[in-house]
Amino acid sequence: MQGSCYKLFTKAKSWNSAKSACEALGAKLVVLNSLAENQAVGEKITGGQGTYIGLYRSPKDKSRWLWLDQSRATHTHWDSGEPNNVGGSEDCVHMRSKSSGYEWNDLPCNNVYHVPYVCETSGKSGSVILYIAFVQPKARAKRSQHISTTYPNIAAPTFASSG
Ligand SMILES: [Ca+2]
Ligand SMILES: [Ca+2]
Repeated sequence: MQGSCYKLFTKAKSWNSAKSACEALGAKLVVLNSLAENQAVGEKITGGQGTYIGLYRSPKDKSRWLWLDQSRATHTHWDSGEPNNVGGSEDCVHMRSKSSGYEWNDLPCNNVYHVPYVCETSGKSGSVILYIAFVQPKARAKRSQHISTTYPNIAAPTFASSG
């Protein structure tokens, strides 16, 4: 998203813990304002387990979903059969991997899954700042690479990659 900064974290946490970890960095769990952003985050950041996203069930109206930046959920991208609210406790959301078309699934907020999460912050207006940490899943020693690039006047999300 224009003017946003993203970072991927791969430590296993609950959705609630991931939310807090992003907030501790002055960021939020990623808010997917458009399908273009959904696709870009999925393609360029998300690994095989998908990623937590900053969407949760409204405590006041269980049929509504809210983004962590208080914006309305104007589009949804649910996987088939989702949200199924198993056990009546699936109040938080994760994006599934490429094989599921980066579609969404509701899951419990407090359970710890091996799902990465992406934090997003707003950057300077008129620029896109990318800050992505890649962790090679098969490397014995965790190897991460940070990329920070500014692109002026780009409307759609753009990502740099180590390849
Ligand atoms: Ca966003
Ligand atoms: Ca579900």
